[in-house]
Amino acid sequence: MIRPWVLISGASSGFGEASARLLAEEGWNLLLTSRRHARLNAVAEVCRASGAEVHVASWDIRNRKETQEGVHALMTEADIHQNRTGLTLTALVNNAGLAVGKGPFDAGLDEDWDRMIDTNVKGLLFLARACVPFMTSGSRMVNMGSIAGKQVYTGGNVYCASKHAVDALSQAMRIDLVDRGIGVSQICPGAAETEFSTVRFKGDQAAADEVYRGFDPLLAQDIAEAVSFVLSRPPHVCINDMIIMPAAQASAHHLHKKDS
Ligand code: NDP
Ligand code: 8X3
Repeated sequence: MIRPWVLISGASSGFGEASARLLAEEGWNLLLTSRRHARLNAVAEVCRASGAEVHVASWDIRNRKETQEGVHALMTEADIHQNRTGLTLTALVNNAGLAVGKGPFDAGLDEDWDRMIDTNVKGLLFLARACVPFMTSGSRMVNMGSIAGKQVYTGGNVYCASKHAVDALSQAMRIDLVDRGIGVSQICPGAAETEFSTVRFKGDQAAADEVYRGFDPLLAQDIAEAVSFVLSRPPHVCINDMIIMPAAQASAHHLHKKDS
């Protein structure tokens, strides 16, 4: 069996790591990226144990040039290893992203705004544009959106805006790529316990833990299974959009906690 190739961003933790592990088990070869190289290597080792060929490269997706060069380097490395040229990228999981801070917009910090917009919007665009030349009819792109891209909640202002942009870009990319036969899907999770809140609260683990107290949040594996489902549809089917919530979360505003 010829294993198809998927490139996953944000593969060093959370949804990206879980997707890498699951797709490796399901027969994919992997190109993995994020900034933390040691973490990527550890994920790659686990995936290789499932029989996948895996290449890793670390860069910051906020950097346009590094993203362009990083994708080329990964594709070239995979080509060389397979002793051929013109390898097709069957899928891109455009997942890397983050929230930084939570509070009123007029108390927001420039640096936090830049990090969210540059990573979640421009980084996602840079990576998609760099990958499309390696994709062909039948390839699929999965953008990681959020319930924050469908609804706005207290203190979420700029993060919500960045994920609303992912929602809009996913629709726009689908239109731009439809005549090339490349499908574009968006997955929009609600509250999921990953490193997301630790990053959002800048290492304040007590604040991060509080987010998930009193209910069962989504797990990274839940989203990996959604990624796998989207990527395993038959060629005539494209899942455009998927909203996945914890059973205890009815909307961005309604979370049923056991002690509340
Ligand atoms: P994690 O913090 O566990 O993972 C985020 C990943 O993104 C890490 O691998 C991180 O790698 C990578 N990343 C962040 N910034 C950059 C950057 N500048 N360049 C390259 N890689 C970067 O969180 P999740 O797995 O939860 O988040 C994954 C995606 O899911 C994000 O887009 C997030 O917005 C979204 N999401 C999360 C939800 C949640 O509740 N957890 C719900 C809805 C959506 P490294 O630090 O090594 O660079
Ligand atoms: C992450 C989920 O609800 O914290 O996108 O915005 S939420």
